[in-house]
Amino acid sequence: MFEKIERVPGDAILGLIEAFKKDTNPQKVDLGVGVYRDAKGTTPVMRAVKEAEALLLKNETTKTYIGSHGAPSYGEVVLPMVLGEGSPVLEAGRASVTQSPGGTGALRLAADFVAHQLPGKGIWVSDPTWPNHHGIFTAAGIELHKYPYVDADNRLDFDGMLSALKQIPQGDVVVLHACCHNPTGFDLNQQQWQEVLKVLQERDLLPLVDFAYQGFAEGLDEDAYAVRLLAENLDNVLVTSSCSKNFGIYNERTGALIVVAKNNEEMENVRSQIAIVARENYSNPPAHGGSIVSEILHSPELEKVWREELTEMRDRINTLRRDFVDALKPYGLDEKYAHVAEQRGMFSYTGLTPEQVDRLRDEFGIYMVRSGRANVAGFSSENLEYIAKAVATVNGK
Ligand code: PLP
Ligand code: TYF
Repeated sequence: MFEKIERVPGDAILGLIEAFKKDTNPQKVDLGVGVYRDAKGTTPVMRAVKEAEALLLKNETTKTYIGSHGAPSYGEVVLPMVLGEGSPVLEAGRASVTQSPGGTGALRLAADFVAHQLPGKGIWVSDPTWPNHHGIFTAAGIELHKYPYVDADNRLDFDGMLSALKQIPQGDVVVLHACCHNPTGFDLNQQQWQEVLKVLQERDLLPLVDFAYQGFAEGLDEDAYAVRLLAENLDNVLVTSSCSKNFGIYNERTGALIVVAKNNEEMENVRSQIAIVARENYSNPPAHGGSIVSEILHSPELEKVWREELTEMRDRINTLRRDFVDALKPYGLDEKYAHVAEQRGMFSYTGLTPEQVDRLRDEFGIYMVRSGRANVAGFSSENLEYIAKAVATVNGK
């Protein structure tokens, strides 16, 4: 039966984890998979999460199903976190929230919803984007297209992006990274988002805003600028939110699909369809991660601790970006890599070529995605000089 089944390569990003483990170089550096690391290179459980889990363990009375939309106590804290406290969208009752297995699960819910309820609509992703976007939307049976995002000099190509958006057929879906663009780290500024909004309005496009890194660029509210702008000014918006990074609960699979509709009536109609999609995929989402988030955001003390920890992560990343550029100064490469300090989030499209990335791995034990994407959180005060020297070497310096 299975004789004809071919073996295919695994996920290139996740594959770096295995390759890194096998490397015996004592100075090896992991700049691969997008997981936050502290100064020691570890990804510890956040203190607020530990405390919330202790409370959950003590107080949990049942493990019964939580329903296709997930726990209401989770939804009621995620909505204001994403759309803003007192958001007019919430006041109007036109936002629906569905707990999902990670941001990935939310993307698949959105994809299946589009495929079933908006048949014939194409979906547009940035070039480049997170590779899983291609897989998820194609698996749902949606036709995938790309719009430009970076130019040949490895800078944000906003003009190219905007003119491509203006050509998209009316009613198609446009995937936008709210902040911390994966893989490039190039984000739009507020004025650019307003221009995108205008095009979405003019061409009646449906934005699907992927919001996987809220709190990792400038702050929880600052990073939500695009989501809130679009939600408050458009009739229809899809938002996929993830708590994997900002709560550090990667393996608990905690996210949400938020659907903004024209009014409460339409929202309830759409919501009923989302429940079907969730049921057909996995019935009910896993509960634990959502319970952690709910516990933290319902407790002013735990929320304060969590916000401080999140700020610490964000500040560390932004400091390391500047430190990296500084470390390249002695080699005369600080201008060439100045963009690394301007980018936001965990990732930097460094501009290193695949050949340079291979050399960094083979000669220095430094691992990153072949596209030249580095996880900046893998930098530390201990390894920055080593990395700078290696980058200078592959640049012929
Ligand atoms: N979207 C983007 C752009 C991501 O980088 C990630 C990260 O893994 C996700 C979505 C999904 O995150 P998760 O499913 O782990 O919550
Ligand atoms: O881009 C990253 O590194 C993260 C983590 O199949 C990730 O988004 C990578 C690949 C994958 C799932 C998660």
